[in-house]
Amino acid sequence: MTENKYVKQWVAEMAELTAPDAIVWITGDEEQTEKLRKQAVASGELIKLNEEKLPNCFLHRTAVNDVARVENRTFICTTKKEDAGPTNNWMSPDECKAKLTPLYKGSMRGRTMYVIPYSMGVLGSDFSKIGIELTDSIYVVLNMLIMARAGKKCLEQLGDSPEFIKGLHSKADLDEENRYIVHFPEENTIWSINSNYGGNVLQGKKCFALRIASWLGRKEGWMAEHMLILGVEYPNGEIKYVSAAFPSACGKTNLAMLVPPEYFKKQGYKVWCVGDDIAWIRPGKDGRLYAVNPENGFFGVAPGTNEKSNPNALATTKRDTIFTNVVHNLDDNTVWWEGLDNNPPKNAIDWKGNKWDYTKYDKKDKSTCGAHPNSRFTAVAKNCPCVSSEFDSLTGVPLEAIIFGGRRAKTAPLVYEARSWKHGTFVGSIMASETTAAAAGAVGVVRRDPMAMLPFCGYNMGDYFGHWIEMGKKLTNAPKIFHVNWFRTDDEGNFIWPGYGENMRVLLWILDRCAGKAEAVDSAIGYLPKAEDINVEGLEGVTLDTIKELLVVDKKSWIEDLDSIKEFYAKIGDTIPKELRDELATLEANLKK
Ligand code: OXD
Ligand code: MN
Repeated sequence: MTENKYVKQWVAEMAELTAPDAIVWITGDEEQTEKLRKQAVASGELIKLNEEKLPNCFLHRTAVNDVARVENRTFICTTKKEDAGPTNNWMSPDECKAKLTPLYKGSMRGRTMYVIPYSMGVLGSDFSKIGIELTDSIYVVLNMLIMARAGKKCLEQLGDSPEFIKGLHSKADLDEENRYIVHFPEENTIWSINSNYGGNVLQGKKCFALRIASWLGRKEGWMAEHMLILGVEYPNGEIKYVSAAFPSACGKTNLAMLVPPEYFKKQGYKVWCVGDDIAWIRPGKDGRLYAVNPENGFFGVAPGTNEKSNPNALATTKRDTIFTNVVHNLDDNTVWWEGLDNNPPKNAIDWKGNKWDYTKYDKKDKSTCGAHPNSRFTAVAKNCPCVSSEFDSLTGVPLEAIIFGGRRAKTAPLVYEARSWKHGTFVGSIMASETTAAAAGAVGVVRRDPMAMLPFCGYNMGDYFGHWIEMGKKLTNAPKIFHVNWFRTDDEGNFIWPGYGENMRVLLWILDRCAGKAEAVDSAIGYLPKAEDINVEGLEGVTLDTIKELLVVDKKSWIEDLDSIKEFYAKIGDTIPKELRDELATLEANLKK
């Protein structure tokens, strides 16, 4: 399929190592894809679902020990340890290859090696970067064909260039003890072995589009961020774009596909989704930042997705979707998950492949769930009812604002604005979320997750902050940076802000600030809205006083937070840029004034 000597030589070397019985090049043609689907159904890797209710949809179950990303087995392999930094696991490239090569030896024997050429970013755009993933998993092939622009056309774009990301994946024996997800950023290489779970093995996503791309972005002067991108359309047809980063369990996918409240819909407001997870961002000639979603699909968490929480995501999954680890409803050959509706199927198989007794289902006991809490849908972005018309843009969308968020019961107000790019970088660097009862471990523990990139930054976190500062220097018209918190609670622990579609009201204040249409008040932590500038028209139960309460800067909890920020900065060490240390000192002085 290609005459590229670098590709041919590398594929031959990897085939020699892994010894597959056959090699199949993925063309991206529907005919080949359909043949692979049929083959996966025949082998039992996929179950074909009800063609009338869920056309071209399939169900897959992973091994029970292989259901999530494995951060403790994820490594950044740079020559110098300090380039990976203290927040990444590190192995030297030589040590890592010596350890993993024997695991790959003959690992594809009796199997087919699929060669998947793919592009992250729209082919033909400045953003597009080519990867090739070699895998012995047909499930990976079919997912990659949804999640990335894949096939022959990517090799055509590559031509005879050696510039592609070399990815090697083998399920091997799915042995947990020898499961590794490793990155060699100096060699544009990703290896993953002994897993077949999406986040570990759909290499275009976290491995390439975040870890390797963040490294490339620093080298080449752009940014790879763990951010959604959305556009707010005004009644006059104008569309303004923002990107936003949140740690997990903060409703990122819901925000990306936000449904405006009736009050705004009636006036003609709309929200368009450009991306739900990753943004590649470059400075334009006009000194602004432009963003694209490098992916082509959504790899979303199923549980909790329903008609109310995210009707757009739900609609996206109604065709051409691969479901992983959800409940199989045998009565009509469809799927179900906790939080979809209140009608669990009576005749069903759980994510482990066992008969599921819905009468034993207890919300508080995860072991009784029919769907795995991290069960997923792999869905085509273009099937989303609110997909942006700029989804295939070659130039990206101009960002008015960058939004950071977290789940904080008391500390962070509903929204505040950073005073500058430098201050905004600081705000991103101290991002944090409190653990909820849904996660294992203690409730209310603060976890720092700067820019939501802690598990995804392919190099030293302090250098990453430095790169943010450097990028800001190049921008004559930088987006404004904001922080939001939808999760403030009252003394009884109830959420004060209704969230979901109502978050639109906060987005509109943010965009008004960017357009110079709203005022703000300075505070110890940054600029706050005037309470009356958050529009609560048509919103029941929320008054001006509620907004005032949501905007209080609780100095006591901020002062307590300072210690945890300092501890986190100390962990990262000397690479933290001076600009951020200065911002921390300013924050402390402001709070103690
Ligand atoms: C994801 C994640 O799956 O961030 O997107 O973990
Ligand atoms: Mn993510």
